[in-house]
Amino acid sequence: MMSLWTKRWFSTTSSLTNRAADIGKIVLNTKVQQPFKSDGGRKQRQVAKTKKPARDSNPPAWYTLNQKYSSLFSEPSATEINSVNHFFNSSDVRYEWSAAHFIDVPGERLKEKVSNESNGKKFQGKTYVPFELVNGLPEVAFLGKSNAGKSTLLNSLTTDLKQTSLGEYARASKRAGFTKTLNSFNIGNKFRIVDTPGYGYNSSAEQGNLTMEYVSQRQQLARCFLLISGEQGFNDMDLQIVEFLSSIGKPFEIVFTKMDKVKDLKGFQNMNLHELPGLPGIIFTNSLISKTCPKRYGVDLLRRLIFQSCGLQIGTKPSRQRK
Ligand SMILES: Nc1nc2c(ncn2[C@@H]2O[C@H](COP(=O)(O)OP(=O)(O)O)[C@@H](O)[C@H]2O)c(=O)[nH]1
Ligand SMILES: [Mg+2]
Repeated sequence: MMSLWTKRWFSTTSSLTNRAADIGKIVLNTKVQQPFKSDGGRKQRQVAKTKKPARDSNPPAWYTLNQKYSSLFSEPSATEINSVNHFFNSSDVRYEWSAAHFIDVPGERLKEKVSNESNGKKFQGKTYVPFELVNGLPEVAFLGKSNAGKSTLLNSLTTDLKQTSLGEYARASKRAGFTKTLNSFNIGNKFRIVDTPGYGYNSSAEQGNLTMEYVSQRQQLARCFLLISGEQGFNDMDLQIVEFLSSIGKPFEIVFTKMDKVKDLKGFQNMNLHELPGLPGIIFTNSLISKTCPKRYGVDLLRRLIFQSCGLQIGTKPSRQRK
């Protein structure tokens, strides 16, 4: 059954242009096949059983998908990777705000007030522009279905890759029952990662509206990251988001999460998602480690992409360091 949320996405995107319809076709073609479907899973399970676990130094087979679908990017140099990893490992990560309504997002009420004043506020003979409006940190937003792994990815990004267990920055929001809100985390006082309410199961139209309003109106939102569970693949709701983002011209990336759980890569071999206009990259990652996936892979690529999205130069240091 279609949730209210989905209906809302449908109604919002029903006036899309032909270009967006073509985009839909591209995305639909990429539907990732569910592993273990055709024969009840017996064949694939056997293959998975006999496969040797990847050695620590060897990336798992799925990791090569990052290269395959990142043709528009140059391979990051060791210096870049080290510098960006250092930034994330040493940054203070601070839960900053939650908002159930777009107007409650810091700066938005003020922005509305200022834009409603016909001549702008005069200050000592000069035009006065409030600090918050010109100096908002860049933001990136995580979008995705409930359970896509948004909170876990946020924790993975902000935890040193040498650590085997993740930090729990995003959990603070869960405990406080903030899952219906936008939740913002300040990273080293250089940018913010905004976790959005998941769509699909247990979501509501209200949360959908909140996310859409934030995505389309927030000036400092530098880029959206659409998270898709690699285990589940793309569905119609994800497609609605892709169409929505394309129709408003918002730059976005796709991140396949939980790749450690994917046994059959067939569905990923011939995707044409990277042909979407303005879609620079697809990243494949795992946020949890296991015997077959003893490291977190793709995290450094994603860290660099976030860094670039926020316009931060390689070598930038956090303004607030972790204690
Ligand atoms: N195996 C595996 N599980 C994951 C991964 N990322 C998230 N999960 C699990 O998926 C579930 C949902 O994750 P969560 O981050 O809460 O999803 P959210 O609703 O999008 O914030 C949790 O049980 C996580 O432990 C991953 O990379 N690998
Ligand atoms: Mg979450």
